[in-house]
This record gives sequence, C-alpha cells and structure tokens, in this order.
Amino acid sequence: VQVHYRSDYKPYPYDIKDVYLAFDLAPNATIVDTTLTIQRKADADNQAPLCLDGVDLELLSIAIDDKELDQSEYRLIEDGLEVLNVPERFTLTTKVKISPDTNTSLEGLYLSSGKYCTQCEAQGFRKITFYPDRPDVMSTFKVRIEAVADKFPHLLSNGNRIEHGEIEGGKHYAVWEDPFKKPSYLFALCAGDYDLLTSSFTTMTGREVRLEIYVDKGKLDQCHHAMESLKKAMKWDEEVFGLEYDLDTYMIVAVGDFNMGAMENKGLNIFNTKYVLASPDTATDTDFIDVEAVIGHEYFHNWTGNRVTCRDWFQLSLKEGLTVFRDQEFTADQTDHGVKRIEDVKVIRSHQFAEDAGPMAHPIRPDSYIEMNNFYTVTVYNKGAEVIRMYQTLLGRDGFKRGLDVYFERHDGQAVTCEDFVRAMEDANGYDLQQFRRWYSQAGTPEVTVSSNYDADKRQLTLSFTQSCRPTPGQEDKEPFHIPVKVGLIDTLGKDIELKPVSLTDSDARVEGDIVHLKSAQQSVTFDDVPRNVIPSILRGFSAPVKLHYDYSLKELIFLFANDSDSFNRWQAGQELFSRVIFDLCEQQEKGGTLRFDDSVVSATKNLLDDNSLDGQFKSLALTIPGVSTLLEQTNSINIDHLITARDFLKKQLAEKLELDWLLHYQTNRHLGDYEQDKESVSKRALCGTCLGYLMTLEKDSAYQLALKQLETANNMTDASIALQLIVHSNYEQKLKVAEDFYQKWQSEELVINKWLSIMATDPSDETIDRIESLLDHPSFELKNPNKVRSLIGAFTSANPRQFHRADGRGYEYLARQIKSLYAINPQVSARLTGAFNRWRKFDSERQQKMRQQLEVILSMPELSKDVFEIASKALK
Ligand code: BAL
Ligand code: ZN
Repeated sequence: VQVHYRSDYKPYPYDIKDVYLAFDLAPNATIVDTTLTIQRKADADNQAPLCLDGVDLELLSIAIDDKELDQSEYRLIEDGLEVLNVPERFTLTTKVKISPDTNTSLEGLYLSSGKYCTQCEAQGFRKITFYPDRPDVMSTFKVRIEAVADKFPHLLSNGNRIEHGEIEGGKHYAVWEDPFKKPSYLFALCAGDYDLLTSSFTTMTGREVRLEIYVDKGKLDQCHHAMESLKKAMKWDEEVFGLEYDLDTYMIVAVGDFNMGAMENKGLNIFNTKYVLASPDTATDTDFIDVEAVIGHEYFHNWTGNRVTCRDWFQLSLKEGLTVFRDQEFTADQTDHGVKRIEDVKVIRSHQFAEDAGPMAHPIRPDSYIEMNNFYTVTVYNKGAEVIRMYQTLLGRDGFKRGLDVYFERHDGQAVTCEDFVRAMEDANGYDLQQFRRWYSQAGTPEVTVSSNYDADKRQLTLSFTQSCRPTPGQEDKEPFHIPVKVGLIDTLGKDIELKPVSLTDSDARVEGDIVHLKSAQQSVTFDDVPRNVIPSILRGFSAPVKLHYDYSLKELIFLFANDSDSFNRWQAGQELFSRVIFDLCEQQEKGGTLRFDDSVVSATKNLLDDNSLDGQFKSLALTIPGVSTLLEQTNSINIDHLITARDFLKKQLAEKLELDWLLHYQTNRHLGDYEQDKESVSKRALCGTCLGYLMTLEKDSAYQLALKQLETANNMTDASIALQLIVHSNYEQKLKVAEDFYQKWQSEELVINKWLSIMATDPSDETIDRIESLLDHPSFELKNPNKVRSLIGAFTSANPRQFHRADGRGYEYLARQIKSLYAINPQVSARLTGAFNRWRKFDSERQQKMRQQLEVILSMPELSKDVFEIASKALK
C-alpha cells in the first residue's frame, strides 16, 4: 500500500485553464467526454509528463489538439494515465465509459433510488474522468448533461444553467457554467425526478438569489425548515462576518444514499436526507437543530472552503475546522450558547479524546495517510474547530475577525495551507503565534494538572500548572502547547471575585483578563486580595481542548455544581461528581462488598433539579450521567462490566431516592396541548425525557405506563422516540409488541425507521445480538445504504457497550461479519465501522484477545479495501 506524506507536496506542473464535460447518462454505460485546455506552468520542467488520476474508467479515446493518440503516446498506469511529451499549450480530449449503476462506493457518479448523484470529495472525481484530481488544480467548468427526459426531468450541475432543450429519442439536455474557478472535488451533478421547493433571498447588496431544494417525490412538506435555515445562515454570515453569497442560484439536493452528512459543491450542495427533511411528526428537536447546523455548515463553506480552498488534503482542517467553528457559533446564536458549548464539548470528550488516545491519533493537520477518506475525523473537524475557537479567545472577537478579513483579502480564489491561515491571524493582529502552531503539528490531548496554595497572611492564592501530552504513534516527545486557560475564583457565597494577578517571576504564566496563558511545562500564577476558602473554577467554557486535573473535594464539586457562574463549568462539576462516584463504585466492586456512595450526591442532584433559575435543556444535560465512552477516556484500563454496573447503580439509586422529584418535574413540564417549537417547549421536552429516563430504571409498572402513555399521545417525534427508546431498553414484558407497532406505524418514513433500527440495536439486553442479526434481513434494512448501516451496526458498536463488549465475544464477531459483507460494497463506511475496535487495549486480557482476533480476521479478508486496511492494521500496530 502507498502512504502519502504531507512533506512530499509538489505543485502541479500544468494549469488547467478550463474544463468542458459532456455526460450522456445511462445506468451501465454513461459516456463522459472531457475537454481540458492545458498550459504548462512557466516554472515547470518542459519534460514534465502530464499525469492524470483515473479509477474504474474505461478509456474509449484520447486526443491532443484533436489528434487521436496512439497507444505508444500515453500510458495507463494504476489509478491513472500519463502522457509524455506534451506541448506547452494544448487541448486534451478524452472519452470514458463508467457505470453509475454498479457504483456502490457512493464516490464519483452513482445511480441510486433511480437518480444520478455525485460525491467527489476527497478523490471521487477520478472515478468520473481522467483529471488532476487534487484541490490545488482549480479551473472553470462547463458541463453538458443529457439523459432520458421523463425519468430525469431535472439535470443539475454547478453554477448557472445557460442552455437546455429537447433532443431526439425522448432525451433532453442542459448546459451549466460555473464562473468561479474550483477544484474537482467541488464538482457536482444530479439528475432525477424531484419535487422542488423554491424561495429567494436578497443579499446585503440587494442581489436576488434563487433558493432551490430538490427532494424525493412526496417530501416537499418536510423541507420548509431546511429552507428557513438556509435563509438564516445566509443572513447570519452577512451580519457576523460580512460574507455574501456570490451566485444567482443556490441549490440543495437531498439524497437517501450518501456517505457523508452533506457536501458543499459550489452552488449545488448535495445533502443526506437526514439533514434536510424534518417535520415535527418525524424529526426530533435535535434533528431540527442538526438540519439547521448542517445547512449552515455547507453554506458557510462557500467562503471557507470554496472561495478559499485547501492546497492539499493534509490541510483539510483549514476549511473544516474553521467551518465547524462557524456552524457552532451560528447554532449558538440561534439557540443557547451555554447548552451548545456543552454539547460540542461532549463530542470532543467522548470521541475526539478517544481518537487522540488510540492508534489513529493524528494532529489536526495530519502528516500522512493511506486513504484520505479515513481522515475526515473528529480531530480534523471538531478539534480543528477548538483550535479556531482558541484564536478567538487569544485575539478577541474583533481580532479574530480582522484575521479572517486579511485571510480573505490575501487568498480569495486560491488553494492555501493552514500556515497561510496562521500568518493572516498573526499579521492582522501583530500577535506571535509561533508556539500556538504546535496545535497543528502535535497529536494527542494535552493534560493540564493544577494545584492551589493559599497564603492566609498575604491573602494570596497561587495556582500551579503543569502540562504534558502522552506519546502518540510516531510522536514520542511533545513540546509544550500555548494553552489559554480561562479561570474564575468563587467566594463562599458563590460569587466570582475580581482577579488581581501578581507578577512574581519571569517564569510565571501571563494573565490577560481571565485567561492564563500556559506556555511552559510548569508555570504558576498568583492572585492578590483573595479571601479565605475561595474555589477556583478552571478551564471555563472549555477554553482549550485539554484534560484538566484538579483535586477538588466532593464538597467543592457540589458547591461548583450549585454555584459556578460559568454554565460550562457548572455542568462540568456535575459530570466530575458523577464520574468520581462511578470510579469509586468500580473500586468497591474490585474489593467486594455492598455498593454505596455519599448522600450529598443525591441532594446535589435534587438541588439542581429544583433550581428554578435554570433552563430545562441545561438541567437535562447536567442531570445526565456521563456516557460509557466518555468515562472510558478518563481511565487507562477498565473492567467494562464493573463500569457499566457502577453507572447503572448510580442512575438507579438517584431514581429511587428522588422518585417523587423526577415524577413531579416530569408532570409539571409535560405539555399536553398543541405542539410548539419555541425554546421553552424544547427545554421542557428535554427535561421530561431525562426525568422519564430516571423513572424507567425503577422497572415499575407505573413508569412503564407513563412511557406508554407518552408514546401513544405524542404529537411529535421527540416525545415519541424517547418513550420508545426507554420502553425498548427496559424489561417491560410487551416491549417487542410496542416496537413492532411503532415500526408498522412508521414503516414508510425512512428516517423514522432509522431511529427505530438504532433503538433496537442499542437495547442493552442479552437478546439484542440475536435480534440485530435477524434485522439484517428485515425489510427495513439495506446494506448498501449508509444511513441504515450506521443506524443498526454503527449504533450497536458505539452506543451499546454492554452487548458490543459481551464477554463471549459475539459482539465483536458480529461486527467483523458485517465488515466482511460490506467492504467491497462501501469501503468508506466499512472503515468507519472497523474503528470500533480502536480502543481494544483498554480492556481486560480476554476481551483484548477477542478483539485482536477479529482485527486479524478482517486483515485476512481477500482484496481488502485500503480504507479498512489502514484502520485495522494501525489498530494492531
Ligand atoms: N466537505 C465534506 C462535508 C463537509 O464537511 O461539509
Ligand atoms: Zn465541512
């Protein structure tokens, strides 16, 4: 296998001045005629061969300046084509045949559910035609599409439609021109019979943009939220960043078979239906927010990704980290900043920290890859967004904005690097980001340990910090990071005191406002005028993506849980409190004896539940015990049975001891009138779900009846799906009947059935593995559909720790079997699933051995895709 290295970058020796593509669409024999106007770059070697990428293409003809090449003049090589001795300026025409109907990888051009669709990022364009398929080759595209008119009334590509008409034999055509230069990964084509929702948006300079959303027939009533979200995103980007849309039309096409969430192709976004379709009946409150966020994300890419793109794929975080940050800010502005921050950090803690600690650990700007698709990761995306957020923390909102302005001024229309971004931030602000650059080059989660020392005579509090970062594959030693740590000091009444830092020595950390700048392995800061018994609140707002260690007493955590003015740290205090109880219960199990924990944890929980000043969504988050994957990241090795038992024990005890409280809050927040979607209603539904979740652990008939009633009377999918989940995950006798009724009711709504599949797959009971085995043959399941695979198999491996990690190894065997069925069909999705084995070293020796065995089984599969090979082989290294 070939490993690609960032350090090997070389500019492409030719400019592709323009591209003309003509598609004659047919399921097994689509013909693609390509004409490229090519010019050798002034500084390129005049002997440089013309190298084009191409995969699964049948070459029918090739010509230079209309002269057909004979076979001695070019060479078909693995995954490409080489033409030697080309002139300085020429046109290259190629004709290839491809088969969209049999393309199950969902990369390149594929036909699914009777519609043609493309996915070209990262390297799918090479499955369409021979081309330098790399992001630094930018060109203007003109595209002609021809197809049978009745089956494919809509023929779409990027930019503006400049021509269309009928042709003989029941066919028609359309010609599209995109005036903006773009790399091949932003090319898109869609053809099919859709329903269309149109609207328009007037930009800040008064231009009228036509907005179009294309969906499967019959789904029009489910796209209004997406349309409203698009308008909000367009407005928000103008207001917050001064960025305006640049084409006359913005199109979104929703497809059911899609590897990613969505794709930002210039002027023609292609979306997974999951992030377009939403109605209260079929989508949860979370789905509504996710749709808005992903619509925003793809829209924001028009500037951060399309107008300024990546020089090479190692720079992916340049566009993704930045765009995730932008979509996070957008959602926060539409919803609630505190709640949004907690939700984003949960992803970092449960998934990104796991990636940093495993065999696939990589910096946000990776140094090498075997398969680029494996690097669309939580590290590149979400940690990348945390790095962008730190710029804003260091430079302030205005400084960050100034940096972005310089970035766009300098690089509009270019393919650039993360280094270019750092320089723009530095130059715009006169700020030294030399050490900050280590966030781009070093993998792993930094750990910050803090201790405090109070000098009563001087009324001074000193915080001493150390930072370190464990080795990751290929990076043994790490240099200190520049870490902005936001701190507060809270007095005994629960109020923040004013921070008065005293500078003692040069080695002290610099303090600016409430930010302590850690730059060395060990540093301290001292604050003046500090009363007795002040409690530090550290890493407020999760100001850096690090693990923080501070030895709080139980009492201090409870105090922070009740008082911290920083809502993130208030939530965090509760999470740490629950985690501490759980790990303590694990130790008790090691020793034997009855399990117990301090009553103060119960009263802290009750106090939070009863706090009328708090929003229901915050309460719901604060009262949710950390999940198993988050807990796993807090320890190096674990007895998974003990961990799950401890977590269940804590939840059940809190349920029992506060039974009347959960019930009271459930009843007072339960809304029985018409469905509303305002913030208050969403908050109430969230809190009700949490309360019902506690009550259901009691395994009482009264709780079952409550959940059943909620399911029966629900006038929205939020209430229905949580009730269904709680019933299916309980020991309620009739649960399978309830599940079957739900299936019958919703079988025609694919996205609802995907929720149903996930709920079935995450039932912690021992029968689940047999059930999900038979669900593979269920009419609702389809191995070729990534959403189904993720809903059933992905949910089982990532959200059913009890059954996936069964001591008998059947969970692991199940996964390996599914990978075997899938890797030839869809390499990308199979590789994602394989990642479920990444943390095998954390478990007991029997489980380790069983997981390793399955990884070996996977590696021995014939003609294994390089996607899966990379994940499985790195896991075993
Ligand atoms: N560029 C791939 C999909 C996304 O991040 O928007
Ligand atoms: Zn993106």
